[in-house]
Amino acid sequence: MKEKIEALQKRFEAELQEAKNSEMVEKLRVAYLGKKGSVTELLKGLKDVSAEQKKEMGQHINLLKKQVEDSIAHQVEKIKSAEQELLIASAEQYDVTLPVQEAEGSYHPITIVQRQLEEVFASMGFTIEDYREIVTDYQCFEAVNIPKDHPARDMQDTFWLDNGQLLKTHTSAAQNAIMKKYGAPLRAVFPGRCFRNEATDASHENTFFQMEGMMIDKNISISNLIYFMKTMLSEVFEREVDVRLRPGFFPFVEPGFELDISCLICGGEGCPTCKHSGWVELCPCGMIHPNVLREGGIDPEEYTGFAFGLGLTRLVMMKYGVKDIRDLNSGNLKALSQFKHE
Ligand code: FA5
Repeated sequence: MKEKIEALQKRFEAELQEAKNSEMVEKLRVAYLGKKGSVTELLKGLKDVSAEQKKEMGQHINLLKKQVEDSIAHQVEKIKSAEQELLIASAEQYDVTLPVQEAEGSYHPITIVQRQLEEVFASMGFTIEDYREIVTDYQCFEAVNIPKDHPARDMQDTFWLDNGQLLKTHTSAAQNAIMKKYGAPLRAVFPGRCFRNEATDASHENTFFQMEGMMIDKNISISNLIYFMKTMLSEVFEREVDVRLRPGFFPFVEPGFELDISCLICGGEGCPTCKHSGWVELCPCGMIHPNVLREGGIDPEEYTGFAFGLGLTRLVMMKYGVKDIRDLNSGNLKALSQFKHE
């Protein structure tokens, strides 16, 4: 049996040299390690070997199996990086030093409204922050008072990555980092793309934009929150819009509110966009929970603050009368190019 093992090893090494692409390596893997593969057959054959020889032969075969597995994994990596290099080498080359040509087209409506909001908030002393899209469990949940196994996690169907990180489900994931960066007092807005494993409909997308805002100082109260929300909406819509504030639960604010806007698609009559309620959930908000301030290194005995999580994509729908949220991610240039920067 020992000779058989050695012969198989030699044959494998020779065949591995010939396996120059991913399909050939996969065939080789199946031929040696698959259910009816040569190494598997050897292992099955152990039952016919004498009791004295069984242990030694078993060790030899397992060693061979490990070598075959490692060599195949190595070869797969080698082929992958060679394929990538080929792809890069064959990619179109751009001369980045060429002068800029007059661009055709227009900004995406979300970009237009985001910039408009940034201007409004900057004029009120807010800094504009950027934040990453892949975040840790701590940033997205724990730092904003949603511990592991807390039922509030179920409110946001999350895309988890294999490494335990996740695609940001809300812009609140940046709150902790921004508090740690600036301390108190602070005024900041941070727009960003969010991701949730949603069953999509006219007002729900799996990829959408929010704009978070925080204001922390001594003696900040709900009146400040309402003032900033009203100013923001009147600047964006340039007209009176009906809003309603109702209690809402979010673990990172206390008290918490839902700020809804009367649906501008149907004038409040009810339509698929507002799920026939006449109202669209636009901007949940509230007074920042003491635990969240503390976790961000800010003393809740000394400072208070408000936070809001504006549904930027929904705001764009309301502003421009877009009935179905999916149109905004469609990449349909005919639809999107109607929006011009005012
Ligand atoms: C949150 O995401 C909270 N982080 C907001 C917040 C921040 C509350 C700070 C208090 C203080 P919510 O899951 O409700 O809350 O989402 C906020 C807004 O984002 C919604 O009102 C809605 O306008 C928008 N939104 C949420 N999910 C989607 C979706 N799937 N598609 C489009 N817009 C969405």
